[in-house]
Amino acid sequence: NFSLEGRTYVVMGVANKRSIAWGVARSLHEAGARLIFTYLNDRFEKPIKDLAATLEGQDALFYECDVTNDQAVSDTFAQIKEDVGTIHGLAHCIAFANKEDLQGEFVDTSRDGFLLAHNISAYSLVAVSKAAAPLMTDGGSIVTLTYLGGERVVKNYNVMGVAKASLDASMKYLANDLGKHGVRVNAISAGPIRTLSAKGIGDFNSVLKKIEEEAPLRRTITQEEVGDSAYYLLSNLSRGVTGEIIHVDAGYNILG
Ligand code: 0WD
Repeated sequence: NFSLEGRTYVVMGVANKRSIAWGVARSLHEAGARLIFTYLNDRFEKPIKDLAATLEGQDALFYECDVTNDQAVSDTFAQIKEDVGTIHGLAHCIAFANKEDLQGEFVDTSRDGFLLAHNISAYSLVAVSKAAAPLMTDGGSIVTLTYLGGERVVKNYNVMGVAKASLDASMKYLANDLGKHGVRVNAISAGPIRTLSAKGIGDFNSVLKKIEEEAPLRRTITQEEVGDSAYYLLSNLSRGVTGEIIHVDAGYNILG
């Protein structure tokens, strides 16, 4: 029985209905999970609450949490502990880089732009895992979202590719540290999807077109497909898997 009935999951990074985090939330909801949403600031509060209200029978909880703020991260998980006690998993679907660093050449990246991208897109997984793991008293699973641009050079992805490489390595070190507490940590490398964040990446349309022409499945992938793989990683179906990167990308990564 792979139902998530009676289990509680934190989903971080729903900005709107196109967000990958929203695909994850819907898959978890369909499997019967109780959801906790965190959002960057009050600009996102109403949109997330309106979206969550569309999930039938879902008794979701909501917390503001800017992951660049250590106090906000520890306060958020202290409050979650007080409100629900145990959690069973967490989906980290957060990244950011300045638009000017997602075009042209990587060599032009500023120190501030480099640090900002790494702070929000990679260190945040470390901070959040440290705060969330103690709430996973029945064991747990943490999933983050990465991209092929961290494994090889992808045009325009630049500083975000370097931040994803750091995220991938952080995921593996976290998997090693938290495994002894029964907490697994994995990543999904998603193919390109049109979202708010993707809008910042230079010439994103031609990236999508290339996938449609060349990926083994000859199509791009959807938020729902990422959501269902996240469900696998967040459920007991994947209980023997940790420190892994699963590519949900229509097979594009196997091409030379
Ligand atoms: O093609 C794509 N869209 C892919 C995305 C392919 C492969 C991976 N990903 C990754 C992204 O890099 C990211 O890690 O998936 C994750 C989710 O991204 P998304 O769904 O594409 O983007 P979006 O809907 O914009 O959600 C990311 C959200 C932010 O939205 P905005 O648009 O405001 O940057 O991350 C949140 C915010 O809601 N966020 C933060 N949350 C807390 N604290 C912070 C912060 N400091 N900064 C951004």
